[in-house]
Amino acid sequence: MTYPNWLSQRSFLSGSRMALSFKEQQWTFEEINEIALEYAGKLAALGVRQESRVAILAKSNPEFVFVMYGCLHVGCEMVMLNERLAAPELAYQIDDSKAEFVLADDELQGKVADRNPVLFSAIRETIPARFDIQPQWDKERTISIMYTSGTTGNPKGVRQTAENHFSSAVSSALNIGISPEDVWLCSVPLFHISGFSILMRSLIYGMGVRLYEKFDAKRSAEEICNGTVTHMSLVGVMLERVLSNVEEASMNASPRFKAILAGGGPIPVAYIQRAERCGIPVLQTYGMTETSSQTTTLQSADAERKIGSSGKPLFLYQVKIEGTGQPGEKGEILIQGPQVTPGYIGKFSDRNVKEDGWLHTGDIGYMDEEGFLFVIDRRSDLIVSGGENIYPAEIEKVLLAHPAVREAGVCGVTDAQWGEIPAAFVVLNAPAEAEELIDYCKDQIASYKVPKRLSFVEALPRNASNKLLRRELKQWN
Ligand code: S0N
Ligand code: AMP
Ligand code: MG
Ligand code: MG
Ligand code: MG
Repeated sequence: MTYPNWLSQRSFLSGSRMALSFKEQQWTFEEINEIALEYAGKLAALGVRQESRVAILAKSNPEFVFVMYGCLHVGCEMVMLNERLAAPELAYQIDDSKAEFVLADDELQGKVADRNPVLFSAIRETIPARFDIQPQWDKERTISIMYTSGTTGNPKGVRQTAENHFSSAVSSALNIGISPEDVWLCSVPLFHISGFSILMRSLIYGMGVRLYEKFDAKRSAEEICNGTVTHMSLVGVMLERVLSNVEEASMNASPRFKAILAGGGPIPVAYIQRAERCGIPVLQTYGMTETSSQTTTLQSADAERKIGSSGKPLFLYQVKIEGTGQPGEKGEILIQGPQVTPGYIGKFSDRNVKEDGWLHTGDIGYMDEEGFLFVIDRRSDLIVSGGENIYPAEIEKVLLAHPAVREAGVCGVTDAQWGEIPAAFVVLNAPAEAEELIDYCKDQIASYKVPKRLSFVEALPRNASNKLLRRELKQWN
């Protein structure tokens, strides 16, 4: 089964509609398709082919979109690199994915200097070569690959196919609704599915995207209140900052503004109540990289009645709780549907993602008697800080490699700003200062992963088989 080429089809169907706006500039679908074709030619001239896998490191600006849309036309697979990661973390993903090319924003080249990057400026200057435009896209085609942290500390590259993205966009529209004048404010990173899914919706609906390179709470609040945008995706910490700006200016959402889609982690109920007072509808959603964004979403109509819930599955999806399925009973959340990834790449490519046909999420939740999902906890020790996921093992591994460190244990602690932050407990075997260990971490892991607190202890809590008890560590904070 195939789809028509989304870029060509969109340009053909509604070429004059606004596709992308950034600062004072904007592009229609026809213009963006022409640019995408030009970029495809440039990439082809540089040797990128349909069979290639390319890793891309960039900030959320129009050039990143042009490069990605160029890749879509060429038909290659895109590995989306998180620009906040440190050089060794990026090297792992580039090596694990065996990416043939690393395309990098000039500003970020230092992070991948030893991986022979093709800089965006070099792409820009390349004279396009002829390439075969694909009128049809295979449903099974992998469009994007995003790395998601794993319990062992080794991130897993998740495949996201054309079918995953298409069913996600269509299911979202069946729930939220679409109209030709919609404009989705995108200030979540394009390398996360929270941001990339907005681009996919744009192509599939013919919807405009208002792009920000960096999240700006004040300007987001203005756009929501002026009605220059109709939708926005964000995580809890961003919602809080937007609301503070709306409240400070005693503004209200424009009647043209339709909804904030809030996810990536738990959204405090107090934020949803504050949003309500500002006239901003917030749709809480539960989704993940493995499901190409939303799986369940709470509709506006139920927001008050089911506050704290992540809603019901979108039309094409099914969700159940492992176990007896009694309302209120807690268990692991299992997911089924066309948005679920076919699997991982690299060292995890043998891992079966759908045991018995269901994706086992590692998240714990329950369903109420009406089938509304409440996500309450995680089976694993995942820490979600400002929408960025961190596994304790990633940090422990780095600390342990320091010569003065004998043992290290990391856990998440509640934080008013970020939701959760990582805290480290270290047993030393030689004298060292906390600051020295923190600096050591900074070179190797993204700054949001660097422990915000580090304490020295005599011993770590372990069970009889010497397994670290992270839940007990939490009590130490
Ligand atoms: C919250 C954000 C915007 C904060 O970034 P900000 O304010 O721009 O920070 P910087 O100026 O870059 O840095 C200042 C200092 O702050 C540290 N820092 C930055 N971010 C974090 C963080 N998350 N945690 C802790 N510290 C952080 C910097 O390190 C720096 O410190 P120093 O000075 O010491 O270096 C930013 O973090 C952000 O964009 N977060 C959101 C990321 C995101 O989108 N996550 C979602 C991932 N999950 C999914 O995509 C699946 C769910 C999903 O699809 C979805 C999610 C939300 C909404 C909709 C959907 C959907 O289903 O469609
Ligand atoms: P990621 O791996 O970055 O795609 O993040 C997905 C994870 O974020 C999920 O497995 C959950 O642990 C968490 N998450 C996403 N949405 C919610 C939500 N609405 N409530 C609680 N946790 C969430
Ligand atoms: Mg994950
Ligand atoms: Mg980020
Ligand atoms: Mg050591």
